[in-house]
Amino acid sequence: MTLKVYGDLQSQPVRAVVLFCLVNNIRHELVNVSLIKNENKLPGFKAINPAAKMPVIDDDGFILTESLAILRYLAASRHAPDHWYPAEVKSRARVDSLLDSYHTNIRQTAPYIKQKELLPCLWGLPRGPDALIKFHETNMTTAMDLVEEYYLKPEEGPFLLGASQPSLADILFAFEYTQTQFLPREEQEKFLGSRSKTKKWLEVVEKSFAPHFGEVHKKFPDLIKKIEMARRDHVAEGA
Ligand SMILES: N[C@@H](CCC(=O)N[C@@H](CS)C(=O)NCC(=O)O)C(=O)O
Repeated sequence: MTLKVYGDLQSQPVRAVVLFCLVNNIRHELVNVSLIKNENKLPGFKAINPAAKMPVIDDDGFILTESLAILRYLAASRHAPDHWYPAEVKSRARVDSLLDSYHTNIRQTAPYIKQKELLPCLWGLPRGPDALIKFHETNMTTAMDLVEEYYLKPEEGPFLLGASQPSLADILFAFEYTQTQFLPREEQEKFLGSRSKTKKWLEVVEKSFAPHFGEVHKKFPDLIKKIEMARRDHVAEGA
């Protein structure tokens, strides 16, 4: 049976799982579960993940939740090339160290973008309170500084931790950065303009995974247009 991936390409970890399948020629079917329509909260989806979070996979009846577990499982079960999740103990531990930090580190950039842009401009919900947005902005800055200053070592190699080829962490981390496209241009520049190693790494990641990188971001142009229109309307209303 074809592997089923349940989720919405608007979600960073869903994009990571789908990209991994595309790049590694893993036959799969994306079963769309709309985030904006709250389809993840419906009983059908909660039957496969009571936590109502995506992605979820169904591999011939084997249901698995949590993006990191899914990626590790796919890398092992599909015998993906070693660089994704190296067998050598210390190399694997280094990748694990990045993966384990994902949720408390770079994934913490998501709430800033969600509270400030996605809620009011895409979901039609109130913008988060200023103090909360400020708190998330600090977390986002700290996480991005860590990547720029410690995780990227271009003198050793173009991928995270100076690797010559990408690991699972490169996909997961990079897709948190692509969310910055939902911010106003000047803010995108603020977060990425001064982080030259990060900018270069993102270019390498995008090029390495072409054309699949574009494919998993195919919803972006429409979403960005919607957000920009809503932003203009909010400014006009406030004027
Ligand atoms: N720890 C989970 C987190 C997944 C997650 O946060 N997914 C978001 C989309 S990016 C989601 O399903 N949100 C739905 C909700 O919170 O209602 C993983 O890594 O798979």
